[in-house]
Amino acid sequence: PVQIEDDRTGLSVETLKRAFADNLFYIQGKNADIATLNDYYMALAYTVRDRLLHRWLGTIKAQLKPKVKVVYYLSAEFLMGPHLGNNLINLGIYDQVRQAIQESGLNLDELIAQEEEPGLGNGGLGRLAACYLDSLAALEIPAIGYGLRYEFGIFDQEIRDGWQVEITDKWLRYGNPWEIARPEATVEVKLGGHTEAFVDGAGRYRVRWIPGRTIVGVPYDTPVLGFKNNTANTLRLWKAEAPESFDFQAFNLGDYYGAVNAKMYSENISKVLYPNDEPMQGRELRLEQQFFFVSCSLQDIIRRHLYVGGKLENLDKNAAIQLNDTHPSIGIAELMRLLVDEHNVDWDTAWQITQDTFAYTNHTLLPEALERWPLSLFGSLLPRHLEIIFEINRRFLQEVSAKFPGDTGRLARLSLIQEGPEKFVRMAHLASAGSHAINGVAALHSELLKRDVLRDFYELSPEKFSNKTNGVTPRRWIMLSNPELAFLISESIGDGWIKNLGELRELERFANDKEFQSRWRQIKLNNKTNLTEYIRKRTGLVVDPHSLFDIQVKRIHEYKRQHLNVLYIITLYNRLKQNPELEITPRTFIFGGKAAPGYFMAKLIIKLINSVAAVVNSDPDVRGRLKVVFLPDYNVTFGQRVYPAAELSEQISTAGKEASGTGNMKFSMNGALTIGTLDGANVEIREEAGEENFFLFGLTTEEVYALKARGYNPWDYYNGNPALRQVIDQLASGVFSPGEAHLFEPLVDHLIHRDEYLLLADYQSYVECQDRVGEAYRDQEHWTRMSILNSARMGKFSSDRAIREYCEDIWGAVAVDVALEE
Ligand code: 26W
Repeated sequence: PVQIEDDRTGLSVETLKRAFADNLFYIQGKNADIATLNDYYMALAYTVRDRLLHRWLGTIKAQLKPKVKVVYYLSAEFLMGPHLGNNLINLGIYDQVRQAIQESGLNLDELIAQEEEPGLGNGGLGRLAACYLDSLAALEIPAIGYGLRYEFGIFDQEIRDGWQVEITDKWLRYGNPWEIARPEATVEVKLGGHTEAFVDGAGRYRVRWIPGRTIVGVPYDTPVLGFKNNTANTLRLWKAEAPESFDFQAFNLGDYYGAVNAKMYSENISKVLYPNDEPMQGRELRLEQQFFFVSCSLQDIIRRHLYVGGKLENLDKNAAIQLNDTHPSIGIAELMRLLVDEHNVDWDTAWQITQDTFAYTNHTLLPEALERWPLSLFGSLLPRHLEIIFEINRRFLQEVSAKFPGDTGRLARLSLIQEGPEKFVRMAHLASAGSHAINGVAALHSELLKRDVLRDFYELSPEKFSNKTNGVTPRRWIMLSNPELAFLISESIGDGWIKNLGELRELERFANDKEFQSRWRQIKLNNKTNLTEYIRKRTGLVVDPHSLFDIQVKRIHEYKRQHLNVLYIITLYNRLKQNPELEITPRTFIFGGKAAPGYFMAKLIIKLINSVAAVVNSDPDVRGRLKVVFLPDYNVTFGQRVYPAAELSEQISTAGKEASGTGNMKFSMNGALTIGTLDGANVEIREEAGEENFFLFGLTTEEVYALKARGYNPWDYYNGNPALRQVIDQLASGVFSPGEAHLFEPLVDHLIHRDEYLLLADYQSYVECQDRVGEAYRDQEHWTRMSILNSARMGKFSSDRAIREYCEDIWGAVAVDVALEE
């Protein structure tokens, strides 16, 4: 019997083919004669989008109800990665679509590869936000992600002459089929100007803000699908535009160019993502970005709350607002302003609502990364918010005084304002005072927060603090990126692991199974071969897929110690040069990562990796045993290729510096073993995997503190270790920078004179550990067993587990059933 399906919703291969051709013709305006690969990608993207709209509208309807509690995840970054493949998986239509595309004479992988990823984040924090949105939808929790629709995301990285070159990321160039603009939901945001006091009709003292300018925020919505359920949550990103009133005519009669200028000036706010994480810079535009998206989002949240008939006093019953680090923490003051100034709520009630609604996640211990804004800058951009912060602070310090009478040191330490010749607003203090919950992102990190960075806040309100160890989504990071492994796992233990990653434990019983081991190894080899091909295409380098793939991919930072990895590479190289017959486990060292454009040392580390690679890769003496690759433009798309191909995961930060890490989890799930320090989530990865399946080295956090307190002198290590000294001397004398002997001097100087991140102190321990890795790899059966056990024990690191904890302990949010919209 012939079954007729709707072209917009039907899932049979025939219907999918017809819909695909239809979209190519009517949306892209092309036929097969002239269509480009991108046209085909777009046609497929629209075909998929059509099929998710019932869920999306159904979700909006189910969630916009009086008794529903919604999680609002405020984040300056969402590093979503490409949507197409992920949406196919979540819709459960991967196989049908693959066939339909094949029968259309095309290849699905090529179309998927055509998508330019939305790189609206720097690294860990932005990618975490994306994994959390995925899990919220998978768990059917009502949620909206709020952020900025940067016109230019994280820069594309090119390597020229070994140096990083930044290229503008024009990700919207060919259009974005996944977003829908909602201009009808535009909101206004005020900036600058001054405040005025007045007495209102009821005789109450009030303040009004007379802004210097206004900007409008236009929301662009992207659906975020749950895994094989009816939930499609929303990622709402704000684009800055000029308000109508700034336009020509009455307002600017005769000043056409002035008006256009004002328009361009307004649109600047959502123009570009700031590419530096960690060292905080007090740039006005950055504060404007933060306030802009936060104000838009809070107005949107209040509008939604009032729309369903909610009372403002009950905002916390319907809304849980999570601050992804301090970047959106101006929201504390903005919600106070909206409630007190615009909605006429009294201060005490407003403060109670604010505290009950907000929660704050800290993502870094590095003191230089903590956000603080000069009072002068802050006051000129947000005069009313500065007054509000002073008032919050006055009352807050009163409470502190009551609890710790006479403790003036404590008052100064806790104050939201840092005193001194230049005064600052401390955003972590604002976030902590204005939230009911504060969390770190791994067990160790949360402990260190309580002990150091937020110690006084902990002593004041210990009940606010908890740990929420990070997690990553197994949909993108196993199913989508490693389909062969996903297939093997499902074949062996069923497919329950996709929603309940703890079930991976059932793989333990296959750890000794020869047949299973050999399939496990074969899949790894296939993934390595794929990566080998990619490396050849991108860099021209030929690497051996049978060598040990030793990989470090992450932002380039001194604390992450990519250069410690390089010190070992040079050590190996020296051994091979001294003893050409030496048998070592052949290794391919692969690096990837971007450096902040203004971070000189990080850029020099990239140059170092490429310089060492140039020497090592062209030396016939080490051929077949040692290769070094720097793969340019590390991003989510590339991550999906790299994690499945890795055998050794480098997680070698100085203990106490990496808040959690999430790449460490992605590697581990995909069968890589970890060489790492006791830092961030490595501690918990090792706990889960078993110490016998983890290559541990280096000083502990306590030992790092103690050594620094004693007075650390890197010279002693340099002098006491001939192999290390040789490596350092080679770097200093230009062995790896022919013709530019002084190139690496800044690096070497820093290492021998200061070595803030203790590379020299950890060098010997790292070398010995790496040598053990090389030895262990020779016993492939044992290695495979470790690899299987390791993956089997990574269930804890699903973002589903993390989101469940947030829901239960912090948000009080529960699943809501969604019916498909007709
Ligand atoms: C103000 C400049 C700035 C910008 C971004 C400072 C700090 C950041 C982020 C907090 C940096 C970041 O991405 N941190 C990482 O967050 C991950 C998710 O929790 C953790 O896994 C990483 O350890 C942490 O470095």
